[in-house]
Amino acid sequence: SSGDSVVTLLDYGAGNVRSVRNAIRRLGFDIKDVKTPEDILNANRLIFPGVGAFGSAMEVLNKTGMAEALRSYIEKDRPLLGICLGLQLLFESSEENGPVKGLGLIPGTVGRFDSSNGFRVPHIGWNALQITRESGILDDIGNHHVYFVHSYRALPSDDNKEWISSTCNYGDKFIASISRGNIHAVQFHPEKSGDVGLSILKRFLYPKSNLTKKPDQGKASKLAKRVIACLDVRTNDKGDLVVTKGDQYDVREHTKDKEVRNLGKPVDLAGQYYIDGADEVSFLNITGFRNFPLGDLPMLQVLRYASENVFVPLTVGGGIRDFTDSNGRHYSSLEVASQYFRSGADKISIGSDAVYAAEEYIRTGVKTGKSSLEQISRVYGNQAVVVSIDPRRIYVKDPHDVEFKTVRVSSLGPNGEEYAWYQCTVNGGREGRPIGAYELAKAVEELGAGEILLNCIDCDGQGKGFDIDLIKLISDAVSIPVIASSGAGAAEHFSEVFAKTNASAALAAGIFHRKEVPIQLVKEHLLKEGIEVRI
Ligand code: 1PR
Repeated sequence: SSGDSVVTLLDYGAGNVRSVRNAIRRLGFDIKDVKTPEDILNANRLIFPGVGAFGSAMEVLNKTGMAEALRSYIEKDRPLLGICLGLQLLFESSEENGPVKGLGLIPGTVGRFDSSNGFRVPHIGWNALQITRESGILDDIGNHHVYFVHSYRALPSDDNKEWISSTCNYGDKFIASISRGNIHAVQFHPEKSGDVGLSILKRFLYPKSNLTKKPDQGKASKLAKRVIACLDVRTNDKGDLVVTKGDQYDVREHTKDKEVRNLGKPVDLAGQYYIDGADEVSFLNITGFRNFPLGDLPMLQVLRYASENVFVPLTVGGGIRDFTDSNGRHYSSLEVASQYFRSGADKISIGSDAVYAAEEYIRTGVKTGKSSLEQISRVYGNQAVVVSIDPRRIYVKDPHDVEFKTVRVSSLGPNGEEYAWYQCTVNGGREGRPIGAYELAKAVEELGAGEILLNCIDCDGQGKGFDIDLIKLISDAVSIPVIASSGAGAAEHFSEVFAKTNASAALAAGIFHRKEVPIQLVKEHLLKEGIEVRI
């Protein structure tokens, strides 16, 4: 019957579940949205992707009568798949803005990861599972990592052990999935876990195809280092949206016409990098500082199309700030970010506006809560907010010459200088600001950034390797993940940055666009060097 190909989706409107929808459709199912508690009770299969904060989710579920319906659906052992917060809500309570009471079906309290033992919080990235019990849905996991992004987790105990089907290690050993009868929930994101994630969803959607295959315990053992493909996007002089790539941020050809370099179409390239094994794809709308993104609909369109085919996390940056258009209509940065999220972004990345926010915070010592960074992080969680830093190296003879944190450089400056500081810039590197990358990184961490994308103008497009001095400085200064960027020219540059710094991920653009070094080769090289990656 037609009911067999319909899945009911509980989306209470707190965030982006577009990728869950795309994944369900990709697997051949239609979606029926829950509008009333009865829709839950009548579902054949229910997917419950929790988004937002625990407290506000419970408030909505209680107020609408959905909480009651969910409890009774679960007590009847009807097929359920909870995702992320959709797992946490099944527990008794959470410490997130709390304690707050949950649905109370599984014994235990959801608490925050402890970052004091050197583990960066949020837990972002591809991690391995320890399968503790057969669940059906995880049978294809084998050697693979799955994608997590969260700051809170539930811990195994004697009281909840009969629910647990896998755990994951990240400082603590926490619950990665639960299964009992037809009730399943996963802390990770199957819709963002590439092919292996799609196969988990498929096993939930087509339980009859569970030709029981014993889940083999894989070699994957911990959080993998990520390899990210980055697409700098802008309109060229003909008005087409193209992927471009600069040398030290200059994206124009060195010809008479000085055209914007065109390396391909954004949606096509993103789809290709997904197939090639990129762990994440980032889009940077590099003229967003001057062209307002909500006026720049093609970028939203790019995200919509890309998210139909790319089942790993997507980040988008460029132009996230308050804006008043020529008709006097005011747009808040939060509206811009919301549009990006709704169009398929998992994370947004803020450049220039984060520099201004950090400068003000350092000057006044006051968190106003009004900056784009603070507002977006409060509404969508800090795991959804990346700050992109565009620093330029400034050599100095003596560290006392500047008020900013300096490093002792590994190769001397043009006049024999032994030190350098890294000056932050805005507007695509066009304007230097009176703040260093170190000071900025620490300030934005306090203001709510969940991750740092660390570029370097000097190294961009040069293919001579990442700026190890800079990346070491920043990745040791903060406890959020740092993405190393700018300068990759060979697979060896990736192993170097992971061996010498505490970067969590490395990003490249030019070598992937020009097909000089395939992503798969980078991964194989890292594996050979003993660095854990997702294969
Ligand atoms: O300031 O919030 O509107 O954000 C603008 C965003 O656009 C920032 O994230 C900024 O880094 C980016 N951006 C602005 N201008 C440029 C430019 O190139 N002219 N691109 C630009 C940044 C750096 C990386 C690049 C790496 C790796 N490009 O994105 O991909 O350097 O390149 P490589 O592997 O080829 O060396 P806002």
